[in-house]
Amino acid sequence: MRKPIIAGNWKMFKHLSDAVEFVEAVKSSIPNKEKVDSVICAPALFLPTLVEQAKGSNLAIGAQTMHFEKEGAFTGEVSPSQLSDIAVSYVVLGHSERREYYNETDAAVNKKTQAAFEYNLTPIVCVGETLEEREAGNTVAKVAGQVRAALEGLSTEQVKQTVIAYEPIWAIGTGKTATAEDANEVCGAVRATVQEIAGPDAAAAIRIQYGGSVKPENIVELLSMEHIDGALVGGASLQSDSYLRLLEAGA
Ligand code: G2H
Repeated sequence: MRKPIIAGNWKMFKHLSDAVEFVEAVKSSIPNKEKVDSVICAPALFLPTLVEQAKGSNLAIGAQTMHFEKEGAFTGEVSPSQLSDIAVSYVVLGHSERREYYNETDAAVNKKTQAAFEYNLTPIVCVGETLEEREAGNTVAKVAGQVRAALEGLSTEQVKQTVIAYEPIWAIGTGKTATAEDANEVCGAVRATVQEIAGPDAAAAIRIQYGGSVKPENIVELLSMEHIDGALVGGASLQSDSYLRLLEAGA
């Protein structure tokens, strides 16, 4: 059985004081780690504070992006080594907003995924198709291609530990959710791709999240699907009560 993983992606929202207030409000109510992995991926600026604050609780803290190099002249960037040094445990890679606005390519996502493992971070690798690609019948080809590229060069053990987030771009922040059946079908295709790359054990172990307008009202149905092992949640993860309801659905 795969353990569900529910991750909030705060994107560029909140100020530090709001973030601290949020973690204070939720940290004693996070479900047991044995049942569900509960993560908040916060703006980089908040990470040291939130990691300290969440210590000893069941809440894990993640970053939303990083560079693939350990260090260097890359103004404005955060390195895997810097994240690891402050005990951040997850990192979102290749989010469609990063791919669209910051030219993050499949090759860069692959380098970042490899770097995540080098520095003890669990990568949450985002994949997903545009509305145009969906309407042209290219969803599975697009998503499978992104999965193959991201996982290239990883060991079977690393593939097993990777989290893939399937986020159809047309469902992000739009209020439109893929139906649970549609989402499950694509997540199933992701799992089949993993099987081709890394074999049946890796395919059985890898956790696949759905993301795109997930909220307390639709998460239960999504998580009931065979290939959906969790959710990557933007808007509905910003309020503490809504976030806790999402976690309860996973627990
Ligand atoms: C998709 C998701 C979080 P939202 O980007 O990664 O955001 O839940 O607001 O659609």
